[in-house]
Amino acid sequence: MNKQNNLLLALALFLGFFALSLSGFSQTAMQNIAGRNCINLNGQWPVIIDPTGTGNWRQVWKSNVPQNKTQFFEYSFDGGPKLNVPGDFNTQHPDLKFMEGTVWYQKKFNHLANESNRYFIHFGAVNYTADVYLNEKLLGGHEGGFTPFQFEITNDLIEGENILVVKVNNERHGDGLPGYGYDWMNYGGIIRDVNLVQTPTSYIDDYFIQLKKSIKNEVEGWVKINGQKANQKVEVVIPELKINYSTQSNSDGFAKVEFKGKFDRWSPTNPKLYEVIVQSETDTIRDEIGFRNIDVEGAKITLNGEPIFLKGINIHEEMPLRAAKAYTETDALVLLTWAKELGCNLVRLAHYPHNEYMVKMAEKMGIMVWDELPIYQHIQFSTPGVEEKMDLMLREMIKRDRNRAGVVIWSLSNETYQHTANRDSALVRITKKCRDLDNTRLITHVINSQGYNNNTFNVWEHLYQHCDVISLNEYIGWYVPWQGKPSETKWKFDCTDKPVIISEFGGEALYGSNYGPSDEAAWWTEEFQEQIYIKQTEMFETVPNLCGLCPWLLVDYRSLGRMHPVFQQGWNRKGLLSDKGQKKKAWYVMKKYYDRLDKK
Ligand code: GCB
Repeated sequence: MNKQNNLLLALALFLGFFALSLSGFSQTAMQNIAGRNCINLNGQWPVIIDPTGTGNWRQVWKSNVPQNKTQFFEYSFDGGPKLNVPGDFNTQHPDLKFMEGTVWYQKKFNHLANESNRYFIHFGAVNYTADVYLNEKLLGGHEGGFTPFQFEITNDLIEGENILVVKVNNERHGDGLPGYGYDWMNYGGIIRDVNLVQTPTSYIDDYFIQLKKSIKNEVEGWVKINGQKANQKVEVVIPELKINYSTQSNSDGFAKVEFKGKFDRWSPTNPKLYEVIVQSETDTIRDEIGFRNIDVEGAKITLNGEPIFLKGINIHEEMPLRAAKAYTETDALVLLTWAKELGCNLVRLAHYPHNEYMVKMAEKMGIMVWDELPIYQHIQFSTPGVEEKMDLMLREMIKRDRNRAGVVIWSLSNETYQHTANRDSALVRITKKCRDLDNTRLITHVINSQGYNNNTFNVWEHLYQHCDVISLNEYIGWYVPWQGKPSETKWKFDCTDKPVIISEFGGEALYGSNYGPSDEAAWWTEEFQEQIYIKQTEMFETVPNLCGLCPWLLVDYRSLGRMHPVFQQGWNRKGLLSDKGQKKKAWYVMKKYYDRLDKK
């Protein structure tokens, strides 16, 4: 590139940034997209692969066509590759296999204007940043790879053909969530559904219809209307229970909801959902909602007032059989059927909010859900802007899932480092915000801080004073050597009055591996992993206030930092199932343990 081009590039980057700050950012997405009037925009979208970031400078969001015989443009969406939306881009084109950079997507759609409606473009998730253009105009940007967002486009749509262009970039950022280092595949792309949503001019944006904390027969919630007609009659109808509750929204569009009912409460053995209709004078939305109470009583977790042991499993959002990002209902069914077969009543959806199919399917199958934010390990809590991103992601996650009875735990971070500047204050603040947004579920942070001597493990964490549940990742027998007889392990928690969940433990094994001695970790044998599980199940008896377990994890998953050329080949092999779904020996140990708990 010559000097002039360099200057042009700098100018274009500056203008691009300036334009983004002028146009602003996305809105938190409206709740319950499946219940809306949508035109689904999924399908094959033409793309421009842009590893050098030149698309900004060439302004590829402009639909330029040569106007005379001497004019030309050095880009086009026509005649190039197409990618499936939704889907990760890395597994769809050989040039994108290890891509951490920019891909531009284009979608053309027709529109017939109807002035009595509003229109939104809604993305289930784009990993990691998205800049969205409609008809050459920048609508704004969104950061964060696992939560939904939307732009209102009512005034930007034109009659006839509209052209949407999305710049997707999955580079890692030091101040991102997650940051630079994480142990899973960084799948980029438009990874979840895209919809054009039509609403009335004043529409029901959000609602919270769940049981009041610890109360079995009382709903305490609200409905929020967005639009000029803020003040409206609002009704919540549950036909099966003959509930027809009526209230009025205020000048901010907010209506408090409080009513009683005889609810048949949701639980893993009774995953009961009711049809719920939320309606105002201008809008109606239907949902399927369950009602349950999840509480901590003493050092026990209770579901609908009864102590419950969380028989969990960790899952990443990946479909191993395709070695690609999971995003369909069928993917959810496959993963959750395995979890169910293992005997689980809980899935920890690690380490970021998974797609909505997963959450809804789990709820229908009677599996409780642990939702988690990607505040993972290396987070730069003191970098300006990071706390604001945490806050936005929290609101996006809760807004999407707050009516899912299946969701019982909000997990706000995983293994962040206690010495990081501003870490404690940032995590305490987000815990409070979470409780303000939703006090009906349990809140946790996952830690792995433990020292040991004399077969005694010490667990200290200032944060636990603010949480409902202590979640501990141990890995004794793999990263941490056994310190003595598992059944004689001792524990010292600096917080002794709360329920404890072992949120990760396990070790690696390559399915069928029999290259070397089974008592040496370095051979990745199934027997070595099996032994870890056998000893862990002996050790669990020693953990005070133990209320749940989540082995790491259901199935082998891709992680490029796992570099052993024979045993790993870019896969984390801690699955109880192989990447082909074959059961390893440790699967049977865990299954037997969960089956035994049922008989106790
Ligand atoms: C952990 C992390 C998890 C890793 C796992 C492992 O502690 O929370 O994300 O992937 O260890 O396999 O080492």
